[in-house]
Amino acid sequence: MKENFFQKDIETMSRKQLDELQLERLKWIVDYSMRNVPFYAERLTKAGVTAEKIKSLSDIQYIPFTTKDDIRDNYPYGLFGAKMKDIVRIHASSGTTGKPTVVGYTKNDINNWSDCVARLSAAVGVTDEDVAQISFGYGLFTGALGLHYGLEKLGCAVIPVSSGNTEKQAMLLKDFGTTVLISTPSYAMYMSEVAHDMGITNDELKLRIGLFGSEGCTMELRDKIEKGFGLFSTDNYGMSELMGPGVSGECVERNGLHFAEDHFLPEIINSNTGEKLAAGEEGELVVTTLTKEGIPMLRYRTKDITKLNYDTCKCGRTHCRMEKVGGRADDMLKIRGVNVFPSQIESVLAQIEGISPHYELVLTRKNYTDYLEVRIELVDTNLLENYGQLEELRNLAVAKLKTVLGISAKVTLVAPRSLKRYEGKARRIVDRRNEGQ
Ligand code: DLL
Repeated sequence: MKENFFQKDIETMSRKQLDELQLERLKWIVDYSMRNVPFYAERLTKAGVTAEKIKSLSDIQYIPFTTKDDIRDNYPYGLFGAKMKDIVRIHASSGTTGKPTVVGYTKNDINNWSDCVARLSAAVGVTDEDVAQISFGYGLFTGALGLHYGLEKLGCAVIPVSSGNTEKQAMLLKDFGTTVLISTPSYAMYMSEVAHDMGITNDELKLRIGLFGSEGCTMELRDKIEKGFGLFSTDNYGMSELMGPGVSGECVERNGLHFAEDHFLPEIINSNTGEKLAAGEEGELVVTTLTKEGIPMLRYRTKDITKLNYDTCKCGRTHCRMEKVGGRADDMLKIRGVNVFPSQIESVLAQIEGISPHYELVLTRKNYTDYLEVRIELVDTNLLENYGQLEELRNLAVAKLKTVLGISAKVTLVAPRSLKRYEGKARRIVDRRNEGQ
């Protein structure tokens, strides 16, 4: 059997070697960020941190946190550490307002990114003999191109089909002899149903591995997909601010996602107090990029809730494992693979005349696809009798939401004062996605 490693020497380094490497790189990134990003120079100087003062990994606690708002406030390129001449790629993901969070990559970053993705792919047994169908959306989203470069580096034949057009996806799975499917778990589930509806049987498919990520997946859904397609799948995690996919991924043991610890230094904190928690304790994941030049991230608050396990895994990898993401410390929703913040919706609605600030977001799931309905209260009851004007207003809201969120939402206009009012924190999200599936 072929060994499931892409960079075995790195993936199986002793803890001591890893700690030394991380310390050396932590000093480097602090120095690099200070020299190249005025935002960090100011923050670090204020906090009294310099690379020379970092003597051990625990000194990371003196570095201030970085947040999504910091990236947004420096939109679009303010946190870039490299000059545009050295940036070779730009990606973006949705932020908390209309403006996206923009990230840049140098050639070295793309190279490291591809290594990280190649590692998690090799860890589940993907080899250069495989045919990999990438069903993530190509574009500003990091998912498709991130997996694409990593799988190419591994030597796979990559099919860049992108997302959507599910019947065609199913046809290609069969006709092109796809062996590895790359998508969100929910899209994989939907694709398997469509394929079977088209009369395609698993015997006609060569699928053997699923690399799923970008959203959470319950064990039940994973079982269903695996049975539906007759494959073995792993979960991989990442985010555009840190790089994209490749930050961590499961091996065949599926007992936690191995962090690429030579490129990322993870910590867990108490989300409310910012206090650092011990290994094994659950809290918010905070990550420092150790090698990234395009946009270095010092103690980035991911808002994802998880815990870390430093025991060596049965697979031989020494890099720590994070538990599957258990939730969010903020109100971000992942809808059809896209990050959506209720505050984005709120700011869109605030710009439309005739609409009150009261709204409700209803999330449902049909055919393993997420649907968002935005229920909005009208200001004026008379409008309910004017069909033309009502439609105009509805279409305007639909178009504005599509522009800002990047996904389509159904808009329902409801009578003034008909939505529930709250005395405390408003509960505007009704998530019915896990009911009845
Ligand atoms: O979703 C990067 C990615 C693409 C990862 C493809 C894996 C595969 P963003 O669009 O910036 O990046 O969204 C990042 O998605 O903070 C998590 O909340 C969530 N997320 C990503 N992967 C997982 C996962 C990509 N495996 C945000 N399980 C993160 C649960 C995930 N949540």
